[in-house]
Formats: sequence, structure tokens, C-alpha cells
Amino acid sequence: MSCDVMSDKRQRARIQGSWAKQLPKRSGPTGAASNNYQPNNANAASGSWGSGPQKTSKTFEFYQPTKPIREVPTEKVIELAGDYEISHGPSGVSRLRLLPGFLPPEEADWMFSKLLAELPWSQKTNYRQGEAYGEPRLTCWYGELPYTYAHSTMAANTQWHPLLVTLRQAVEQVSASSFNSLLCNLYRDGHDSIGWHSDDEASLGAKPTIASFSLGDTRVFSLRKQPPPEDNGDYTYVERIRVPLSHGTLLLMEGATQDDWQHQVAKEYHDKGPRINLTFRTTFPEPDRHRPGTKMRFVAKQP
Ligand SMILES: O=C(O)CCC(=O)C(=O)O
Repeated sequence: MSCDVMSDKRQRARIQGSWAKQLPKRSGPTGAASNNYQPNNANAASGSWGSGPQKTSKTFEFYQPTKPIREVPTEKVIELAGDYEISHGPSGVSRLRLLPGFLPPEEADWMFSKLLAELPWSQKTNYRQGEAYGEPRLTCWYGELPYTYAHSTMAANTQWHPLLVTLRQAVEQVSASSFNSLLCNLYRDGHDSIGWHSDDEASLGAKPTIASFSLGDTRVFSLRKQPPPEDNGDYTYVERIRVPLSHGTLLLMEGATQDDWQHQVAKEYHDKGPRINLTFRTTFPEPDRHRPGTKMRFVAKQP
């Protein structure tokens, strides 16, 4: 995929200036002191105020910046069905697969109202730097094991709702993966959200495939690439992608996506109705978490 760029307002000025020290007075061929200022080097254009008998003690020097100007990549949009290799490093290939209309609208309508009414939704209490806060959405967790993120653990619902069993089979078939766990999210309106994070808990194993199915109002699923180490956590210049997830859409995240990218669903302050998002995952019991290739990261999810 090519990468368009736009001018970065934060870029360094193309012409920079600084006050320079007065040059030492040169002796002319006759040995007399000269009032003419000389450029410091051949590439620099110098200006000075005052001439002839008026003396100034400083010059203003203009020079080209030596650092290359960095551009902020234009955010890409993915909205058509297809497979997208969104990056090829540093941890390998990151892939998205988008399937709008995975479930036809009438079935999606019916499933939405059943799940809204019948799943055991509740608000999770998370912790950031020891401070408790209510996650701004409702959730419930299905699987064989509890699930921990943002320093708080969700108990597992081991009896899957029959609709979720049917849906899981359909998702497994199309993704050629198997899933033993499901995080259900209910965004009650546009004020509900989830902040930047990766699904990289040790319990999910290395390079997890995550299948994310959406019902209800369309919300923007955003991704941003992890910055290179030399940027020290500065996301200013990273690649960004937005994927509007509409009623009945399935999105697969595969390969290195959880290593090399973060994702979020930001708040949207104009009229937004409720939305349900179901993310199918595979979780591993404790001993398997230490198998070769599994990255042990204990970075808290952001709210
Ligand atoms: O709601 C979504 O589309 C994404 C949910 C998500 O990223 C998560 O729960 O980890």
C-alpha cells in the first residue's frame, strides 16, 4: 500500500535564522579595519542592518535546516470488502480482512435486539495508576477462563448464549480459525468508547487472530502503527487507518496486527445509537502462556 503525505504544520520552518556574533574585524590590504560583514560560509545568505558609517554589532543569518522535514501520513480509510496487508514489520505481516454484510440486515436486526436484551451486560471497573474508573461501555465475557485487562478481571460465562454459538461457528468457518472466548461490548451511544490499546495480553498467545463482529450503529474503528523505538512513544508521525464498522460487518485482525498496531473506538459526539461488538478470541490457560513465541507483556490497556 502506498502512503500519501500531507504537509505537517508542525514541520520545522524551511528557513531558520539566528543572531550571530559579530565577525572579527578584518584588516584590509592596507591594514585598515573594514566595516564590511562577510558570510560565514558559501551556502549562507547573510543580511545586516546599517551600512556605511552606521555600525551594528549583530547579523541575522539564514540557513537551511539540516534535519529532513518529516511529514504526517494521511489517514487511510478501509471500507470495501477485502484482505489488506497493512504493514510488513517490524514483527511480521499485519493483516486486516473486512467483510461488510457478513450477516444480512434483517438477521442482523433480529440478532441485535436479542443480544441487547439477553446478554448479562455490566460495567467493568478498571484501574489506571491505582485509580478506579468505570469503563465507558458495558461488557460481558464468555469462555473457559476469566479474562484480565486494565488491572481488572472478568468472570467467565461458561454457558454460551445459543445465538453466540451459532455465530461463532459461522465466524470460524469464514476465518478458518477456532475461538474459545468472546468479549462482548455494548456502546450505549456515542459517548461510550474504548481507548488506544492492543489485544496483546499474554493469555491470547503470540500473533492472535481476533474476529470482530459489529451490530447496530456504525462506529469508526481506528488503528495507529506503533512508533519506532527512536520516537520514544511519540505517535505524531505514525500511519493511521480508519475502518467504519457497520451493522453486520466482520473484521479479522491477523498476523502481527496486535504487535505492531494499536486500535480504538473513539467517542463520537453527534447522534449515535447503540452498537454491539463481539470480539472472538482464543485464550490459553496459564502453562501454555509460557510456550515459545509467546510474548509476555504486562502493559495495562488504556481506557
Ligand atoms: O468495539 C470495537 O470495535 C473494538 C473493541 C476492542 O477493541 C476491544 O474490546 O478490545
